[in-house]
Amino acid sequence: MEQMLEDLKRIEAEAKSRFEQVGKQEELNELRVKYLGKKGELTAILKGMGKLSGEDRPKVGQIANEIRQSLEEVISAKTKELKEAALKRQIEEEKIDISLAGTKLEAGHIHPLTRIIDEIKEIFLGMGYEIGEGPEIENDYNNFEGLNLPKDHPARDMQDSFYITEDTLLRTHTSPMQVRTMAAKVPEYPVKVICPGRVFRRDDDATHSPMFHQVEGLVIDENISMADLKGTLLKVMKQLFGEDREIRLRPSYFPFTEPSTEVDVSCGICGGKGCRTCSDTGWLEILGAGMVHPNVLEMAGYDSSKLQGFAFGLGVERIAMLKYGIDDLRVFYDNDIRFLGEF
Ligand code: FA5
Repeated sequence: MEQMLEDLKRIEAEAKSRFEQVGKQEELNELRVKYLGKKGELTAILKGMGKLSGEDRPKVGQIANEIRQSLEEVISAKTKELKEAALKRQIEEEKIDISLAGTKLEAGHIHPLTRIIDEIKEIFLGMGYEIGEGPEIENDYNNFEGLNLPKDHPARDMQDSFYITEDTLLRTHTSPMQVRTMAAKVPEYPVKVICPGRVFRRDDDATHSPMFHQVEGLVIDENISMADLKGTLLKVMKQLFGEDREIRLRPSYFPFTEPSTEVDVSCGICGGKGCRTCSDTGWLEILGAGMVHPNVLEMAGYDSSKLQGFAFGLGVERIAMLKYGIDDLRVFYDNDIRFLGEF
């Protein structure tokens, strides 16, 4: 028995000192198995207890249990210590140096054309207009026939189109929104709406793009005259380009308006005196407009003897070109960051 107690004390002392020196949790686990595991040294000694007398056995058993318990306590204290050290190390390693320069994220901004459309919307909202939207793929009726342009009408040639089927095409202007708006509202009035959107034509040069933007305007009410049209457009142009601007109405032709007019705005570069930008005229063409043709009102179901209307179609790219002094509209679609960054 003496020998056994001595062995136990020796194992206890050795195990404790090794447990305490350990630096990693895995090593501690291995040592635990070595001393306290099923095939461990403490267990090996206890297996020899059979040889002891009945009197000695419980004493040795009790001492062995105390040793096991005290070693377990050392292990759990050490485990706690290792965990804390590991956490401290991790915190040290993951520390962020907030004084370091970061990677700069370039914020984008709104495209100049979208900005013009937003400005136009704001101006008309301020005058009590609603804003409408419609499909870019249209049927022949909305794009042409409902606008007083029957199938064989020569004015269709002014808007060479992309057809999908014989009856379906990419809309060539936003004017089909007049037909759609009237169909949705009839017989109600007044109607006061603008409809911005993309349109498509077989055009392609410095001032004509195959895809461009228009803003359609439509007003229907009693006692509407050309004076209302002119007053509205003058107010809008002054807000868009500056209070010093004037507008000029020139006679024109659109099958869906009568009378029809082309609207020019005074050149901001020369102040109306004449320069290269305005081809020495002092004026720049900006939109088409007119009084809604009685046929168009009647086709939509409105009584043209009681109601009148005016309509207009602004070219958004044209406005952006004039406002920003750009002579080739293709730059709006090139996605060249050097150009877009200028705005
Ligand atoms: C029309 O599209 C008519 N729907 C406008 C209208 C509406 C008249 C309501 C009367 C009543 P026009 O084809 O002129 O008209 O086009 C209107 C504007 O769109 C032009 O003044 C021009 O600024 C712009 N535009 C026309 N074609 C192109 C193109 N290919 N690229 C860029 N802008 C264009």
